[in-house]
Amino acid sequence: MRIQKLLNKMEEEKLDAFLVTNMKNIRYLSGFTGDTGKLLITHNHKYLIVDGRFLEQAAKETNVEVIDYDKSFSKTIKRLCDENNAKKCAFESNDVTFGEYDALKKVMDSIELVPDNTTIENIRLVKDEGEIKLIKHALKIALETFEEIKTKIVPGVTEREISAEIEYMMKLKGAEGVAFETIVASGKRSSLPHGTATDKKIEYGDAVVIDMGALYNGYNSDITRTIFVGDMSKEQERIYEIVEKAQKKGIEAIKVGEKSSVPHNLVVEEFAKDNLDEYFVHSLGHGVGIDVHERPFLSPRGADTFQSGMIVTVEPGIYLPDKFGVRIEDMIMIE
Ligand SMILES: [Mn+2]
Repeated sequence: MRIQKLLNKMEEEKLDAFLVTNMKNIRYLSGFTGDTGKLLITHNHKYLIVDGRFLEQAAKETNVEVIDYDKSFSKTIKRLCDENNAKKCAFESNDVTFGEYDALKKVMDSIELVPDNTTIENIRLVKDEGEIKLIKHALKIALETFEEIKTKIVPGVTEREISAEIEYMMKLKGAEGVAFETIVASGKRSSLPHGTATDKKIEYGDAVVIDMGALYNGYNSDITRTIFVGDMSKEQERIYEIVEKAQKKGIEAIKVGEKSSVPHNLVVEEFAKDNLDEYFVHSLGHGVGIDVHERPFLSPRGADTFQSGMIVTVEPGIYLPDKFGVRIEDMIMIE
């Protein structure tokens, strides 16, 4: 099904072959979970080229023809292209090192190599039912973990202890790992949008920004909560309410057919009303799936159009240097 979508695009683009080297794209298209391999798609064959360590695993996990790399990926790719009379082959230039490209170019003498970093990514934009299920489960793990950890955020506990507990709890709940290094930023450190946990102790009056996500069967979740230890100051309360309101505006602006830059720009306008727009220093959100950060990007440069089946984050934040920061992030499915 996913490979069929790629084949349709290859037909349109007059491509004879597509060499997939990004391991996440290989997993997405073939189901192979190993860490080394190349997927070569032609109009009549689908090959997964692997070395001896992965021959058995590849055969078990995929429905494609498993090929031994025969001591050289590039020579094997060339041989298979020739067997399929492929003259024009797409490759993922963002994923290939200069050295790998050089080796490939040397053997692919008569074959045209076309850089392509959008075709598979375009297919990945809209999640299918199976993916939605996995992402929802990854989100459930993160949400449940937050509910448990929030009771443990008390004066005297360090940021690192909180992040360690979060990661342990997520694994106990079935996560294969974290989606990204857990952010626990407290007190003045909460104005650092990506303040990963340190040995700083939580103090009374601190704002604590927790940005966390679980990795579950290859799919990610990503949420942020800001909590306050003890009573909130007037300023903390005011900033929190402004961020919360901005998030609501941003979510409302997400509609099928709308450009992915629109919600970000609206949120900036919203913050500008309180002269706070200069303290919103990142983009409003991003797609989430096999990658924690993927298209569509909810940023001024976001050029995608929202479609049903996309899953994105909405995460406005205000960061007041040397004071505190607030971010609230939720995941939204577009229907
Ligand atoms: Mn995020």
